[in-house]
Amino acid sequence: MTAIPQERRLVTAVPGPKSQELQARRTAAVAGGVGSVLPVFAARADGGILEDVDGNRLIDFGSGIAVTSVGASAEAVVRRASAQLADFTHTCFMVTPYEGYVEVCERLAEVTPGDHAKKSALFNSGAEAVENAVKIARSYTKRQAVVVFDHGYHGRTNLTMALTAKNMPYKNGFGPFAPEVYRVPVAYGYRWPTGPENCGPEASAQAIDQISKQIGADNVAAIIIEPVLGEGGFIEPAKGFLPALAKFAKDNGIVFVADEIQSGFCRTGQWFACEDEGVVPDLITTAKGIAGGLPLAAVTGRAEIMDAAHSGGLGGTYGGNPVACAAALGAIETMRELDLAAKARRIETVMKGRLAALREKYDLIGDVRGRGAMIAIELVKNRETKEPAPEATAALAKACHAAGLLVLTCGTYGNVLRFLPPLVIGEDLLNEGLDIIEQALATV
Ligand code: PLZ
Repeated sequence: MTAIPQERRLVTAVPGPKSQELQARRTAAVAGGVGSVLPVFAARADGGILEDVDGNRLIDFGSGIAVTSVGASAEAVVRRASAQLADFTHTCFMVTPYEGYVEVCERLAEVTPGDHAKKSALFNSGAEAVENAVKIARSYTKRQAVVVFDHGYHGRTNLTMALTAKNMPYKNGFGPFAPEVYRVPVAYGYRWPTGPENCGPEASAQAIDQISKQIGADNVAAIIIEPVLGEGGFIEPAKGFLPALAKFAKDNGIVFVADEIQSGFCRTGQWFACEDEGVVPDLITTAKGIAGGLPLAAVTGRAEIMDAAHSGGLGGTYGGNPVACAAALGAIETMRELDLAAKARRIETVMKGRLAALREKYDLIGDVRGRGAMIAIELVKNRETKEPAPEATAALAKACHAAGLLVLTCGTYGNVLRFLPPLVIGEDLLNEGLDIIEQALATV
């Protein structure tokens, strides 16, 4: 049971006076390049509620960007991480190893797709996992080129900035970027010129043609794709696209990498989003939901590929920190015990039902999409031209925040309102959040 009452409560304006005071200190002390969606300072959080320093309780449709799927203070996570804290905080796995790291890798082998022999390596952040997937794929294939997709997001480090599609805010002024990165079209059904029904086959043909003709399949080490694109706008590649790319990779000795950092760990209603079309990636990158809020990331994949890098070639001081590993074991246990994949599917049913009805009512909503508890609406000024409506999207998010619902935006055009509730959210809170979205829509 969660200690925080699972009820929305507003006792001040949002942000309240204490948050405003802290925000003034923050502005003086914290670098301006680090932004915040909503300058409300957190006091505690669990289940579907985030409580701020003024005592307001917000409904959480963000999960700290798809991280706290099990809640922000899940019992098993707190228990296991606390016990580990008391035993030891760190030895460095590269100096003296510990069981928790091995156990997390064993769990990863169980829950990720495919029944081949698998191995994992652990890191601190999603970006670091993606970087290491590239290192591993390059060592294995002895090739250099990396293929990524329009609207893709993979992180903020130098290599992952190069892999990320969107300039503002991620890349602008931060170049030069890493070489040997090539971007090809993705199957964005809603915006595909000849319609969503043609999108899968046409987009995969285009992508494969570009890879073959512009890069040369024999030069490609890895194809990296998010099975549901996150920051780029919650784009589910049209059916057939992922299997076609995975097959092309297999036929050409290319390592197929699924970046499941946002979409993984039950978020889309299955352990991993690529399972939806039966795609078995060679490597899979995970982070976010894996450890209930502690920083942990992983690359998991075919043993022979994972073993390609020389001993000592992979690692990092904190990678697979014991406290983070203990938390991950608690998070994975919680996902299994509470069947959070089923919870995510239920969230999809509730959300999509209500959002589809809202789409009937408001022309502003061009598209309702996503899977599980990774759901979004794409907002447009005109349903025919599909001209993006970023201002209305920002206004809608702001109205939700003022009413005590934490929502996030995303999308290459800044016109997607995304919903990522903790998978443990109660259905009444879920519906109350949707009521707030409905009321906010009526005002913009
Ligand atoms: N790959 C698919 O979604 C992180 C980014 C938030 P890190 N997404 C949230 C922001 O604005 O920085 C992400 C992702 C996918 C990689 C990453 C990177 O993960 O843990 O943020 O490094």
